[in-house]
Amino acid sequence: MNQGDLVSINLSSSDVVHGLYLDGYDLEIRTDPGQISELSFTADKAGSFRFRCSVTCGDLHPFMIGKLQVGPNQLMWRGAGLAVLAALAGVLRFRQ
Ligand SMILES: [Cu+2]
Repeated sequence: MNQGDLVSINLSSSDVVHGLYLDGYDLEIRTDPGQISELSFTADKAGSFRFRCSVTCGDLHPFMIGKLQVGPNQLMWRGAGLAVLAALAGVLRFRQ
Protein backbone atom coordinates (compact mmCIF):
# COMPACT_ATOMS: atom_id res chain seq x y z
CA MET A 1 0.00 0.00 0.00
CA ASN A 2 1.25 3.47 -0.79
CA GLN A 3 0.62 6.97 0.47
CA GLY A 4 -2.59 8.36 -0.96
CA ASP A 5 -4.27 4.96 -1.27
CA LEU A 6 -7.76 4.44 0.07
CA VAL A 7 -7.78 1.89 2.88
CA SER A 8 -10.91 -0.06 3.68
CA ILE A 9 -11.01 -2.27 6.78
CA ASN A 10 -13.84 -4.70 7.48
CA LEU A 11 -13.71 -5.82 11.09
CA SER A 12 -15.80 -8.81 12.13
CA SER A 13 -15.99 -10.89 15.29
CA SER A 14 -17.28 -14.38 15.94
CA ASP A 15 -17.04 -14.35 19.75
CA VAL A 16 -17.05 -11.11 21.76
CA VAL A 17 -16.77 -7.37 21.16
CA HIS A 18 -13.44 -6.43 19.59
CA GLY A 19 -11.99 -3.17 18.45
CA LEU A 20 -9.21 -1.87 16.31
CA TYR A 21 -7.16 1.18 17.14
CA LEU A 22 -4.65 2.47 14.60
CA ASP A 23 -1.72 4.42 16.03
CA GLY A 24 -0.52 7.46 14.14
CA TYR A 25 -3.85 7.92 12.38
CA ASP A 26 -5.73 7.94 15.68
CA LEU A 27 -8.64 5.91 14.26
CA GLU A 28 -10.80 3.38 16.06
CA ILE A 29 -13.64 1.01 15.22
CA ARG A 30 -15.47 -1.60 17.24
CA THR A 31 -17.52 -4.56 16.21
CA ASP A 32 -20.13 -6.67 17.96
CA PRO A 33 -20.28 -10.45 17.58
CA GLY A 34 -21.79 -11.42 14.25
CA GLN A 35 -21.49 -7.89 12.90
CA ILE A 36 -19.11 -6.28 10.44
CA SER A 37 -17.80 -2.77 11.02
CA GLU A 38 -16.25 -0.85 8.18
CA LEU A 39 -13.62 1.84 8.34
CA SER A 40 -12.38 3.71 5.27
CA PHE A 41 -9.69 6.34 5.19
CA THR A 42 -6.98 7.73 2.95
CA ALA A 43 -3.47 6.63 3.95
CA ASP A 44 -2.04 10.16 3.77
CA LYS A 45 0.94 9.43 6.05
CA ALA A 46 3.80 7.16 5.01
CA GLY A 47 5.45 4.89 7.55
CA SER A 48 4.79 1.95 9.78
CA PHE A 49 1.78 2.15 12.10
CA ARG A 50 0.83 -0.29 14.82
CA PHE A 51 -2.74 -1.34 15.40
CA ARG A 52 -4.22 -3.29 18.27
CA CYS A 53 -7.51 -4.48 19.67
CA SER A 54 -9.03 -1.61 21.63
CA VAL A 55 -11.42 -3.66 23.76
CA THR A 56 -10.16 -5.81 26.64
CA CYS A 57 -11.57 -9.05 25.25
CA GLY A 58 -9.84 -11.97 26.96
CA ASP A 59 -6.58 -13.85 27.51
CA LEU A 60 -5.39 -13.37 23.94
CA HIS A 61 -6.15 -9.65 23.88
CA PRO A 62 -2.47 -8.59 24.26
CA PHE A 63 -1.65 -10.56 21.11
CA MET A 64 -4.26 -8.90 18.91
CA ILE A 65 -1.78 -6.57 17.30
CA GLY A 66 -0.50 -5.80 13.82
CA LYS A 67 1.23 -3.32 11.62
CA LEU A 68 0.07 -1.16 8.73
CA GLN A 69 2.84 -0.39 6.27
CA VAL A 70 2.35 2.67 4.06
CA GLY A 71 5.03 3.25 1.41
CA PRO A 72 5.96 6.65 0.01
CA ASN A 73 3.97 8.17 -2.82
CA GLN A 74 6.03 6.84 -5.72
CA LEU A 75 4.26 8.85 -8.40
CA MET A 76 5.03 12.05 -6.52
CA TRP A 77 8.74 11.14 -6.16
CA ARG A 78 8.94 10.07 -9.78
CA GLY A 79 7.42 13.41 -10.76
CA ALA A 80 9.92 15.28 -8.56
CA GLY A 81 12.81 13.25 -10.07
CA LEU A 82 11.71 14.13 -13.59
CA ALA A 83 11.52 17.80 -12.65
CA VAL A 84 15.12 17.68 -11.33
CA LEU A 85 16.31 15.94 -14.52
CA ALA A 86 14.54 18.52 -16.66
CA ALA A 87 16.15 21.36 -14.67
CA LEU A 88 19.62 19.75 -15.02
CA ALA A 89 19.11 19.28 -18.73
CA GLY A 90 18.21 22.95 -18.98
CA VAL A 91 21.37 24.01 -17.08
CA LEU A 92 23.61 21.78 -19.21
CA ARG A 93 22.15 23.17 -22.39
CA PHE A 94 22.83 26.74 -21.27
CA ARG A 95 26.52 25.93 -20.62
CA GLN A 96 27.26 24.75 -24.13
CU1 LIG B 1 -9.14 -7.31 22.66
